[in-house]
Amino acid sequence: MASVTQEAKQKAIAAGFVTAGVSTPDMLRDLPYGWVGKVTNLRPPEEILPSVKSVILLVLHAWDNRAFSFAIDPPNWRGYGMHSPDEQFESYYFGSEIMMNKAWPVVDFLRKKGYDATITSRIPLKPAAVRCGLGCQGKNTLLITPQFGPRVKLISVLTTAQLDSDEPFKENFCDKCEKCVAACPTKALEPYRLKITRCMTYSVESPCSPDVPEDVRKLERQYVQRPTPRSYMECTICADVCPIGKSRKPV
Ligand code: B12
Repeated sequence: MASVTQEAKQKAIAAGFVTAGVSTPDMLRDLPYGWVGKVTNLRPPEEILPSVKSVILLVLHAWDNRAFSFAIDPPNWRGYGMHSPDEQFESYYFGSEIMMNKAWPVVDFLRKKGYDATITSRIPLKPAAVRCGLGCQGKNTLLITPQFGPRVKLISVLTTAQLDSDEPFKENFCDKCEKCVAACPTKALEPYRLKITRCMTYSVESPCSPDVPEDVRKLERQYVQRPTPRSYMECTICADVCPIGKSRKPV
């Protein structure tokens, strides 16, 4: 008979995720919680679901990386941080909307088994995914999976079910490669570190923020595609150039 862990993972795969891993709040104790610049405030799992016992990380292959990075901002968006309490807004991110929908069958399965479960993207998903054995963090700081490299999106399900944990990922795929560092037009990367205010994604999400250097604003206008006046494709250059998993087709 399949265990609850196996069944939860099967539900994730059936919903369209390419892989799933499990860890515990204890294993995630030393993650970088708190504010990431002015972008978002990442919380420990216990603050989101107080009696959480397991953290499930779900990986979606973004087979059209640009399209999965499609975003729509509301009218009058000033963009000083996605989750600032003083902002009245609704922003939509195509990749996140898809993942929210796909994660529901996993939540539904766990709730029907009598456990509490909730979807969240408010924990630090990249290092959590490493602890769940799903890949390593590369020089572009992104999660690099063995199958699809960094061309993946992440979301987590927290649950009160005691699931079987996976072993943390040990390998490092980057070695001497620095293609991502070299490819970034704004020089936002140094190996394993991002200068947030030089990232074109930060720039485009924060149109009125004074901390974005003028040269970055200019490059953002040049590089970021805008299908309509209020929508854009977030930059994916540092993921696109990564050789890991580049030739893999969708499963
Ligand atoms: C805030 C944020 C941003 C900010 C800041 C990015 C950043 N790197 O922090 C901005 C708006 C700039 C941004 C941009 C992008 N983002 Co973003 N972002 C997030 C968010 C909400 C939190 C990231 C975070 O934890 N930052 C905090 C910093 C401290 O963490 P860190 O990058 O892991 O830093 C560690 C490393 O630097 C490491 N380190 C430092 N020195 C060294 C040295 C060595 C040797 C080693 C090994 C490690 C190491 O230690 C640090 C602390 O652990 C996550 C979603 C989530 N809830 O996790 C998505 C997320 C990380 N973003 C994502 C994506 C795809 C992007 C973009 C490609 C844009 C896009 N098209 O969507 C760019 C990529 C920019 C980049 N190279 O990082 C995906 C990543 C998927 C993946 N494969 O990993 C996520 C997970 C969203 C999702 N739901 O899928 N993002």
